[in-house]
Amino acid sequence: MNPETIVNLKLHPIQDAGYNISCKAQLERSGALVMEDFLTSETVDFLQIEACELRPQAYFCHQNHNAYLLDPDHAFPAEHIRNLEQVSDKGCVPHDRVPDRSPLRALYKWPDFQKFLESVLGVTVFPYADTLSSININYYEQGQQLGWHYDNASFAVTLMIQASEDGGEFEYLENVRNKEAGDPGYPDTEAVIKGNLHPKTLAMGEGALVLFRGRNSLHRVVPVSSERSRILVTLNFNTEPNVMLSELARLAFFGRLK
Ligand SMILES: O=C(O)CCC(=O)C(=O)O
Ligand SMILES: [Fe+2]
Repeated sequence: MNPETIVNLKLHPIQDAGYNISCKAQLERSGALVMEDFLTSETVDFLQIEACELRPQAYFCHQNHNAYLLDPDHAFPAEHIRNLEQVSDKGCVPHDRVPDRSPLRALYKWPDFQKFLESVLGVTVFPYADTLSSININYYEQGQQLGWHYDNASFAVTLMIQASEDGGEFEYLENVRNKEAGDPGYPDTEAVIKGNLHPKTLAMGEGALVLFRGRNSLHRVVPVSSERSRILVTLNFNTEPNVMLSELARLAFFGRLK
């Protein structure tokens, strides 16, 4: 499939250096860049059907984790925000089950798309070296959610394929911690999670490409309350070649190693 028919290039001329500069500025300003209608409506229709066909192959996981995605620190009580358990449950179809002819694969490996990401993110991007991690189709069904957390990675690249009708919002607050400076931001992390500090909602419609810096931004996906599930694709890249996702993470998210 020709990648130039997958992306709405009139609206998002990603091959244009000037456009990339403005995207980079937006990402640097707010830690998030939402490119609405990045995918053409034909691509969205196709990917919704593809994702529904693949749904029986999804691996559903349920995890308790803290916001820091670290093992508990026993220097703090279990109810301390460092250790306080959050719940995540969703399904995932990993890379090896994405059909060869899928527009997701064509987009993922399109050199102009990778060049766009590199210029906006300011890093070189490489696919994962394992067979599961590069393209992931995530399903959040009724009652499912992603609990509050900070990402380990410095950036995330996602495509909204199907929005839920109720619930499923992406909530976030930027600069709550400063990992690089060694500041875990416990007071504000607690305030957001306990509802005393209001997060923002990042609106993303079907077909949107979202670039998000989640290392110091606390974020979550609110439980989906509609029958229509939220389907979101993560396009996962490394800043170094030949990196595999850890075995522990692969078992947790995909239920297998290869
Ligand atoms: O589903 C989303 O929109 C975000 C997912 C996310 O935060 C993550 O995978 O770390
Ligand atoms: Fe995240």
